[in-house]
Amino acid sequence: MEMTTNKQVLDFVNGRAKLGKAKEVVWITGDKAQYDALTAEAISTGEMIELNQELLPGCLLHRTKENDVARVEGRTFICAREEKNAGPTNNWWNPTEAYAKLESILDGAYEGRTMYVIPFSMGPVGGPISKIGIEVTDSIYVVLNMRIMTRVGKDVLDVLGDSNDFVRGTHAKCDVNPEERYICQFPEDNAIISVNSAYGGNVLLGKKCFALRIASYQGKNEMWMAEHMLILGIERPGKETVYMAAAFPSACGKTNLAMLIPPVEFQNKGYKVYTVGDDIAWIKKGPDGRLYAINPENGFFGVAPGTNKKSNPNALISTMKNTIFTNVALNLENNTVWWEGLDKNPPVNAIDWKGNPWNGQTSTEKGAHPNSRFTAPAINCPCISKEFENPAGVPISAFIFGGRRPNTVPLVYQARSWEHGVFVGSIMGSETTAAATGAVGVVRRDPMAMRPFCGYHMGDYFQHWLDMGNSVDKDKQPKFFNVNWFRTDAEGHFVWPGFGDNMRVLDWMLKRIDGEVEAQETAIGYVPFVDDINLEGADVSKETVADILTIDNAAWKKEAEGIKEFYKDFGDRLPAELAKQADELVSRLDK
Ligand code: GTP
Ligand code: SPV
Ligand code: MN
Repeated sequence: MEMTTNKQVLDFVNGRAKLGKAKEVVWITGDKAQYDALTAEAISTGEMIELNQELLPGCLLHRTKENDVARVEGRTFICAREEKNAGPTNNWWNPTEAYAKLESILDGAYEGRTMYVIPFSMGPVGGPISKIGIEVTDSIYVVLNMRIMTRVGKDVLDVLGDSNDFVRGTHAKCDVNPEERYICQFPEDNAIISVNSAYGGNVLLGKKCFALRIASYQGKNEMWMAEHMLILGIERPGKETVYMAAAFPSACGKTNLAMLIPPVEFQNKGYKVYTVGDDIAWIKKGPDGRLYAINPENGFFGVAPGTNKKSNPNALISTMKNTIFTNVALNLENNTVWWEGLDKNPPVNAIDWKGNPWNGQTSTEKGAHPNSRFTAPAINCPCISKEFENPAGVPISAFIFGGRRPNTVPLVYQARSWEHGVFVGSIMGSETTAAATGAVGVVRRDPMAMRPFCGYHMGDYFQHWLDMGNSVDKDKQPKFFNVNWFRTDAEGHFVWPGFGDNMRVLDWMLKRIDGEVEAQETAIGYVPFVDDINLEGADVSKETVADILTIDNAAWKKEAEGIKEFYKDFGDRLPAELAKQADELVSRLDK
């Protein structure tokens, strides 16, 4: 049954059903009974495995194909009309050719299958920063995940009314053929087409495809920002809660920082961290002239491995009910799940992520894929912010950038200004992770953690950051910081304890925001005096921290060369301001 009279929606849906030759079209209403029936159907076909309903009520396990376990950057395209508008960091595909190829793949792709129509809202339904999408898909896995990750149902269509302002998302599993896998964004058409995958980031089209690739382009045109950022709030006695947004590349610690539990010394003083979002922020200037951020998502699509009672109890608790696990191990002893780093007691009698019998005590293979994930409702999170549903968002006091850098980049430093902050974000580098297919552990430039997600020319994106700064009065501009939790010693061990101890670094930022402490001015920016980092109760010495706060001039000179090399890719679309910032860095290093 159709749920709208919106002609544009109906044309899109009917067109897709016809092209795909769908056996049946089912509109997702948002009603629990419909989800329950779909869940039961997916369990009966084996697409989903029902887990122990006493220990993990409402939880399911899904395994994808071995060739379909992460985002595929090489097969992700920005189909802008002109190649030069996709820029040097994106794969470009001529939209005419892309549509022709994709339509040939979609032709009959739903034959004998049901096409589900998912109306969804990114952000609270009807909110001033929120946006609407319609995803059609032949996958129940997608429907069930979208229900957790976004706001789904008829009320979304009611808010849309007759408007054409919605993103058209088309997904078809086809035969999950990696050679014919395409994840295509058409920013000028508000359209996404994803074929031959059935994995998270490739198919939950509200997430990276819409909320970052399409939305970054919309934001550029409409003067707002879509960023790969967590949002957290820090509560302290006698002061207003301070909100910060942090961009780290995939699998570099956003979920963990967003759900941080402060060390007991801080807890005793009344510090508490609240999660607004763990992956994506939409940011717009508010009525008071400050920048406000919402989390457009409704759940967490988090990395499972490494999540445990100590590292991230809030994430672990979030996964204890109504959660979908993807590509983790199945513990046959009690029909629950297991992944590397959950505990030191892997199950003997288990099934690994590939679906093979697995003995965690003796096997040399991993039980869970390194990019295995949980899809958990945000409301499950014990530290979810009371502002999570606030459609107007939270005021941002600081932007934090960071990545995995075994050397060179200090534990933390502060940028001198908005312009310098944009420079600091633009030169971000990080070791690649299992979140995308390809080599792991190679340092690459990943500006603002947006390299795989910027829907247009990255030079223009830098300019947009500069423009956003100019649109805000100086005294209302957030401060910029850069962090690196991942410095290693000669044996390759992390030297900074990380996780909850990252509070110590956030605390320094609070003191800087409040103007309570001075800092050392260095060639790269302001670095803390080690005594201003509260190390009370920390399992790391002051000498070690002083060491990872030291700027290695020679290493930074090499870094500066790399930056200039990287900047060459942008040609005349590199903002002059950033070229100037790079020159100034070099001259400060030479002094
Ligand atoms: P995406 O969902 O891919 O965007 O990842 P994310 O940025 O949310 O990363 P997440 O918080 O899931 O962390 C990824 C990995 O980094 C996990 O294995 C964590 O255990 C590890 N990690 C997170 N924070 C820290 C930290 O402070 N120190 C160290 N050493 N590891 C960390
Ligand atoms: C990321 O890779 O940054 C993720 C997971 O958050 S995915 O949804 O697959 O993009
Ligand atoms: Mn992410």
